[in-house]
Amino acid sequence: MSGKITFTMIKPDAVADGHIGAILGKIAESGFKIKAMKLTQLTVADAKKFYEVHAERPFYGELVDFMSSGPIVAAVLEKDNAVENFRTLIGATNPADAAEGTIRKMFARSVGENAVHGSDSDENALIEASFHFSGREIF
Ligand code: FUP
Repeated sequence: MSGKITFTMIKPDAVADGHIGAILGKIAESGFKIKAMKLTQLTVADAKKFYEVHAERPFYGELVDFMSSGPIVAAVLEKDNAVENFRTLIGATNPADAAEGTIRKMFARSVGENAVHGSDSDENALIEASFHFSGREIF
């Protein structure tokens, strides 16, 4: 049985483009319950650590610069099979490949500035949630 928790960030492009409300609306309409949420900004060190798994990839430097470039919304979401259901809702990494009606298709600028993050496994969802929130901030 897959887990009930995933972690998301509304990324700096979507925050700057004024899409917080519309994205949270789609998340709520899709049946996710918000367990934790805040407007915050990653430091360069935070972004490096969060995306450590991509450290050897050619886009790592740009990714770190972009993710620390402005405010984000970080949130913990709950739904049955949360990781997979949320990745379906956000669509492919590259918005050009994302299905119609997905968050990335509707709101992302590009593959690098792709509006939202969604955890890729139950294990990473818990790691990412605790990267951003203490136990008393998750309801
Ligand atoms: P996803 O799980 O869909 O967020 O995608 P990945 O974990 O593969 O990538 C994480 C982030 O790296 C993406 F959200 C944006 C960035 N990225 C690029 O900038 N270029 C690429 O070719 C792939 C990913």
